[in-house]
Amino acid sequence: MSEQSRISVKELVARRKAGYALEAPFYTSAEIFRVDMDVIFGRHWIFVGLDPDVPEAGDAMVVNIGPSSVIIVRGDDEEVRAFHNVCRHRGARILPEGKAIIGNVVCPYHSWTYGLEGGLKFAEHMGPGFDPTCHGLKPVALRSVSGLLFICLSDDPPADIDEMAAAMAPYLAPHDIRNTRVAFQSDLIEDGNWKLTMENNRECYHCAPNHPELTIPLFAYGFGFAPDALDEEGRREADRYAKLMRAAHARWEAEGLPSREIEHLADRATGFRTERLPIDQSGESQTMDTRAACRVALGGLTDKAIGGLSFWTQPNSWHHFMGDHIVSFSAIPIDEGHTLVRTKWLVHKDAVEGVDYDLQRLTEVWEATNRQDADLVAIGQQGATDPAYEAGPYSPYTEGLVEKFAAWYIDRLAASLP
Ligand code: 3BY
Ligand code: FES
Ligand code: FE
Repeated sequence: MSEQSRISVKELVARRKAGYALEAPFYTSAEIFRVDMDVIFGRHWIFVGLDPDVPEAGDAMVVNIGPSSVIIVRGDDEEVRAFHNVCRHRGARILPEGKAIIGNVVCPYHSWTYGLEGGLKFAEHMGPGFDPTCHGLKPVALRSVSGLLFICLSDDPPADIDEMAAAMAPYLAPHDIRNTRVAFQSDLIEDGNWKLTMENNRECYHCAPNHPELTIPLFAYGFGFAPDALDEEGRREADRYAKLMRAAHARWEAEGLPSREIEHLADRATGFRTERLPIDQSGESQTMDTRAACRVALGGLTDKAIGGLSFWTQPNSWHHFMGDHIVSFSAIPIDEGHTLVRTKWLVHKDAVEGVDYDLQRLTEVWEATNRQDADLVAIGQQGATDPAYEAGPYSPYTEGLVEKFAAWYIDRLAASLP
């Protein structure tokens, strides 16, 4: 047994060194994974999908989070609700993972039948003393943040989602998520702990050497740079970017597109950050030629060159909202060494594939980038499992948001562990 596996989770949390990667057990231990599922994924707001995943009454989507399975369904009253996917008879899992169109929620075991609002409508053989009103599906807290769906498995969800929803509403409104459609979804299983997936997402230090496709639309300086590494030309470029950024923010804000950074990644339970970042060249979209991939603009936007509004949430999502499409990512832990990265590309609901957009052109930058990131997460996990692993320092210039993720995570554990 290694020294570290004898140290308690509480001790590991207490001795975490700020500015450094986490110690190995945070990435490799099955015990810490169970703590993560309980404290982080069991008691915080988890991003699970978007309003257009369930566009019509009767559209359902099942998302599994560790041992929990959740049904997200739109009722006949157009409200989206979430329920535990556990039958109130003998507890069978009712619906399989993925999407379905349903009239009722029917358990395959003994056909107990629930309405889309969760009430038990039908159960045979239960006798005169049985009260169906006490046997509805158990609700799960669900919040739509301008069309982004978050659930919380706890009975006491963090109240500060209200602040995130209020702050994000003017940023997200121009992209009119309700009137978009999921054009494509990819599910990629990364061979790494979910925190390596998130840490990797929170920096672009690795972008230049690893993401040739992404670095076409993305400005390297948008995600931070090391001033001490810049030669004269680099300084000129950084300067040009800073000016361009100021001018772009001023122009977009004048057009009614809030763009300035809001950053609450580490100072609250429902941590988040947003900022609208310029895109290089034509300034339009995260595509190989930086031009819009879809001819139908979102939300009736008339300016095509509005860059990308980035939105990051703790613990498990990141998104880019452009004028022509949206890319939305969630990370769902599978076990201590595996994580599902689910990516959705959304276009205007009236856009027609092959006419208004080409699916290959829409998805190629992030499909390639996701594969590259999966390889990086896998080598991160291999390193964390090696007995020689020692937590190394984050860059103060380009890994500041990785530190905010790690600090948030450690704070949340510290606040919840007895
Ligand atoms: O998508 C993101 O938000 C992060 C930051 C830059 C690269 N990356 C995967
Ligand atoms: Fe669902 Fe029996 S377990 S109907
Ligand atoms: Fe990456």
